[in-house]
Order: sequence, then structure tokens, then C-alpha cells
Amino acid sequence: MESVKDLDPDIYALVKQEERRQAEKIRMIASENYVSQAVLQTTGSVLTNKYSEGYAGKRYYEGQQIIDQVELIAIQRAKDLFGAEHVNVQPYSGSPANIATYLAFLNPGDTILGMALPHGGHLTHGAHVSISGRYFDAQSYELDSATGLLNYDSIREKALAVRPKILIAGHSAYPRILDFPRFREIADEVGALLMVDMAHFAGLVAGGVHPSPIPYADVVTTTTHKSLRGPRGAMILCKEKYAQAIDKAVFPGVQGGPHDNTTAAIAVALKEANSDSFRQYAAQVVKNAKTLANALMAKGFTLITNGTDNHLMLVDLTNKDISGKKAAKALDKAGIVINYNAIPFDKRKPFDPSGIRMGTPALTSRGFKEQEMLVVSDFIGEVIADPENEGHLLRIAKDVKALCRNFPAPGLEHIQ
Ligand code: DSN
Repeated sequence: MESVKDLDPDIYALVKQEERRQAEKIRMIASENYVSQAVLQTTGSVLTNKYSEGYAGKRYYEGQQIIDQVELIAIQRAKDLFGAEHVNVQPYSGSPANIATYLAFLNPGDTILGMALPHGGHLTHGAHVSISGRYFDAQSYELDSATGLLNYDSIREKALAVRPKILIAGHSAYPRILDFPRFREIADEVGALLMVDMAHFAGLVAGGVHPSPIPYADVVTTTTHKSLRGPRGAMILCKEKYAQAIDKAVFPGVQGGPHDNTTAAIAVALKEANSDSFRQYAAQVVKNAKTLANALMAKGFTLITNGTDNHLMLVDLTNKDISGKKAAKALDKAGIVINYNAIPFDKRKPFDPSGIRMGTPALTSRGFKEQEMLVVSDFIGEVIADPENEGHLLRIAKDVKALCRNFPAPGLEHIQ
């Protein structure tokens, strides 16, 4: 970073501060991770200088001798890793990938059916503040009020009632595995396309510890930077018969030139993900989440669905007499970074809801295992027991820092 230091000391200083923050805190935002040095370097490569609207062999700019090869490698690696018939690696991120999927198959006003945002769905699954809710007739299904689980009979009933053109499966905050064969059945019964947004659990699918949606879905969208541990980007994986519609929707439908540096970094991340060490990583992410969930429940925390099958958990803090936001702020002071989150049927407002969401992809990347998860659960229990005692929170932050020092994060090994 020497040239940044010379040219722009302000930004240099902030990048260094962020490096330290990421090195010294236990990062448990379920959608975040630490990418490898190789992914960081590729993201920062000269490929950022290139424009390449179009697809390999059919570009609108010359000078694609290298970029075409990069994009074809990324596509092939994604096909190999996930067993997909067709892959588009150009979406800038998850939201454009989802919007491109709608553009490929829908007209304004058509009906989509996805998981309600306050129940764990994503903004782009039809939330009214999103383009997906404003330009389409966005219908939603909710979780079962008694169990906090998806109720496939009621999803079916809703689908029969609203007849969506696209049925969306996928979430940002659901701690259980999705039943893709059942979603497929429902989609077939109502004549809908099945779209699965696997952004959160793509790394678990790649690592073989979560069922794959690929055999069941018409279209699968995913970001590349969550549990998959790549650069900030996205992919759309689909059946060959939808290849042209998807490619046209991404470019020129929604986007201009792809970010070729990101495409190359996606290729690197996919190579990393197709390895035994990544498969072990994915398995450890789930073991860590289960260990933490059990330890928290043993301390009297209420977990939505009483646990987790994947990389995340949703804690209902109602019985702890603290709001999600207050808890998130106290945990941050103590060096544990999470986000406040609505719980299903939350009585509180989204900006200060009753829950917190926690995930294990990032801390597993730095080498935390079951033993460390028990320590983390102790930290969390201590913070929530006394969230306004600044001295106590700062003492925990010191312990967090000491623990983190023993587990250098990928890409941040130089921070002492
Ligand atoms: N914002 C992401 C998350 O935190 O889950 C989803 O895109």
C-alpha cells in the first residue's frame, strides 16, 4: 500500500484502521468473510483497467485476448463446482443478479412469490421498498408462528392462490436447510419458474454440507463473497435453455461492462472452493454454528427454531430484556460484530428489533473451532448480562483481541 500512503494518506490511514478492526474483532455478520490474499491481489489487479461489454468472443470492445480467457475459466470452474449447465459470472452483486433474473422472465406487474423480508427473505425477493416490490406484484410467504420454520403446505396454498410466475426460495436469515424438492413440486404445480437465491449458503453447497439447489431450480443466483469466500460479486447459474435469456438480461438488460478484476478473483475463489481444505472449512462453519447455538441455548438464550443447520443463527432477545440494537452496540464495543435483526412476527420496529443474527463463516476462516466457540458464547453471555457497563465491555474487548491474535485472519497475517 506504499503508493496509497504517498498519494492519499487519509484513505491509507483508514484502510489500515479497517485492517486492524478486522484483525482484532470477532466478526460474526453472517454474510461476511475473510478472502484469501490471492483473492485480494486479483481484485486489486490491472484487470480493473479493462472494458469488456458482451461475452467471450462477442464483445463490443477490442483487446479481449486475456479477458475472454479469464471469464471462460471462471464460468468453467463454476460449472464444475456446482454442476450447473450454464453460468453467468458478470452480475455486480446479488441484487443485480436477482433483478436480471426478473428481467429475463417477467413483465412489470407479473407476480413473484418469495419469503417475507421480516421473516428472513431478502430485499430483492419482493420487499415493497425494493424495485422487486415496486415493479412486480410481489407476494410473500411467512414462517410458521409456532415453530419459526417454513411451512411448505402454507407456501403451496399461497402459491395456488397467487399463481406466481417465479417462486423464490432463499433467505438472508433462516437457520435451517431448505427443501428444494418440495419447492420444485410447488413451482411445478402452479406452473412457476423456481429461482433459488443461495447467496448465504453457496459456500456450504460448494463444500458439500448443504443440499444443492442446482438439480431442482430453473435459476440459481448467488453472491460470491459470503460463505463462498470470494470477491464482492455474483453469479447466475441456470439450465441451458435459459442461458440466452439470462445473459441478455445481465448485459445489456441491467448492466454495462463487467468488472473483469472481480471475474478473475471469482475464478480464483472458485479454484480455492474446489479443494479438500475448503470442504473441511465448510463443514467446520456448520459445526461451529451448531456449537455456538447449543452453548447459547444452555445459557438461556432463545434461538429461532431452537438451533441451526447452517452457518447462521437468529437470537430472540425478548427474554433478556434488551433490544437487538442495544445488544449489537454493546457487543461491538466488546469486539464482537453482529447485526440486529427482526425475528419472525417481531413486535418491535425493524430499526430496533428484538433479535440479533450471528454467523460463523468469517471466524471459521481464521481458524476458530468448537473450543473457541465456547469462549465466544461466554463473551456474548457476559456482554448481554451487563450491556451498559463500559469498563466491563472494554475488558471483554481486550480478551477478544488476545484470542484473535492467536488466529491471524486470512489476508491480515501482517497485523500484530
Ligand atoms: N446484506 C446481506 C446480508 O447481510 O445478509 C444480504 O445480501
